[in-house]
Amino acid sequence: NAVGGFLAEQIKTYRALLPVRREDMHKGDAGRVFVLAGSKGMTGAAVLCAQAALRTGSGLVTVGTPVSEQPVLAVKLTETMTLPLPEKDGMLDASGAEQIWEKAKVSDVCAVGPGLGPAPELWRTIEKILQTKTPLLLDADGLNALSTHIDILEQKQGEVVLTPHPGEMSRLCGKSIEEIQADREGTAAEFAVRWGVTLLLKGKNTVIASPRGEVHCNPTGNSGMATGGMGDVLSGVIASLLGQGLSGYHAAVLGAFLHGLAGDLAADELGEFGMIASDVVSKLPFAICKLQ
Ligand code: NPW
Ligand code: AMP
Ligand code: MG
Repeated sequence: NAVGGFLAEQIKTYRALLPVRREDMHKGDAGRVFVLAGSKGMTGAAVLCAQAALRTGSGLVTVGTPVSEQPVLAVKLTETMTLPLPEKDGMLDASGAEQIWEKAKVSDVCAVGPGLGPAPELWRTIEKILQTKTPLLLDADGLNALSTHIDILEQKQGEVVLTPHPGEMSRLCGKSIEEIQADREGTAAEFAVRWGVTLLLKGKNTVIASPRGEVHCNPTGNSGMATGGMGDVLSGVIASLLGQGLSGYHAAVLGAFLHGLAGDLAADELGEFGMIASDVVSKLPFAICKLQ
């Protein structure tokens, strides 16, 4: 497994990417993360994303979520703050876009998508966030909303990181899942360069492509990670690193590595059948320790 000998060779590259924690830093220096996530029936995605961000070192995490789901998150998430937002049919309503924009402006990073569902006119909210300088990570339903209004990417003012699985990538670029899987690196790089974003294509050997066309293939992870919520954890890890000042590409490269390594540590202890996404969250601190 990846915790063994072959990692020793590569560990230096990833270690060099870890954010520096100054001795005299305070929580505001460790990154204010704003997560827009959750809907009726999918509060777990918001929980996993927020907890993963905290376990990766973020100083302050706030989850914006539909007002009726906010009490659920407040009970589940002790260290995280929650922001109740206008909703329609158990999902975010576009009337909250202004409030979200205000919060995005004073955050170090926004992560939009886990468990949001097909929220009406979500793309309008994403467009407003893109107009701020705050780095933006889009995953899951954030990506689905983007795929119907891809041109809004032209308005971006800050770093953008997209983290699709092959199904989401198919919606984004119009290729079939088979075509994407036949050329994962080429598909990711073509999209990243075309739109000036960091594109992380999930799956075994996750591919990360930078806006300049650099491509990296992640060595960690295992089949135990083929279970619900794993992607929501990855969003939280990468958002955390973005909020701690890493570039989009470095946040995605290091984030995928740590996420996969935490998955390998969980598999070592629990096996690939029984491990679940929250086990990977709880292994993140140990994965980071392996790099220090
Ligand atoms: P198939 O048909 O299974 O073979 P969707 P989702 C394909 C939230 N969650 N390689 C797949 O293929 C998420 O955050 C909430 C190839 C199918 O066509 C989202 O908001 C949880 N194909 C929402 O659920 C825990 C692949 O993509 C399509 C592939 C929907 O997200 C669970 C399915 O993708 C979940 O995270 C691969 N590696 N991976 C919670 N506890 O709250 C996927 N596909 O329709 O985007 O659905 O990924 O489940
Ligand atoms: P999602 O489909 O959004 O829940 O994301 C699943 C996460 O688990 C991604 O980070 C995948 O790369 C990872 N993952 C799923 N299956 C595997 C696998 N067989 N090997 C390595 N990583 C995997
Ligand atoms: Mg997902």
